[in-house]
Amino acid sequence: MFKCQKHKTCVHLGDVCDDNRDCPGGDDETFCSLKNAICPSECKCLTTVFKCDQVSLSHIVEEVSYQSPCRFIYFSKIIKITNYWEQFGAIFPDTVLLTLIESEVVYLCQVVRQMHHLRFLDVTSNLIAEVPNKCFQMACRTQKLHSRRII
Ligand SMILES: [Ca+2]
Repeated sequence: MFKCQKHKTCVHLGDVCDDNRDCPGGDDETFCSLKNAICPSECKCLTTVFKCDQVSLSHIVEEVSYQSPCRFIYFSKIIKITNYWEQFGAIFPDTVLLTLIESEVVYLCQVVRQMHHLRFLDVTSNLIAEVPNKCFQMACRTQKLHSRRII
């Protein structure tokens, strides 16, 4: 949850930087337009929340280029995944929540193995054909997995 400033209210992390003022003071949208070294221009970042929609993974990886402190990642419709997929896990090693929907993910494990703190994973509508047994060995805290439409 994201704690709103000045008010004893919290909003869901998915409501941070979604262009709607959910906090009474609207502070869940306050810093979203700030550009900094770890936030690619087409994405929105606030503290440890990282949101990208319809961006190529090559662009994200090249712009971030080093370990990010982001823990809550909301990605959708990410393209050009193949050549940058393994680097994705290395750049976001502290990920607790990963939403990666309607993208072109084929091999889930390459990334999950590098996210030892992962607790929530949503990979709905990707191209994942199978999830090997040892996939979550290192991400053993994972409690929720959404993966509708696994082929
Ligand atoms: Ca909002």
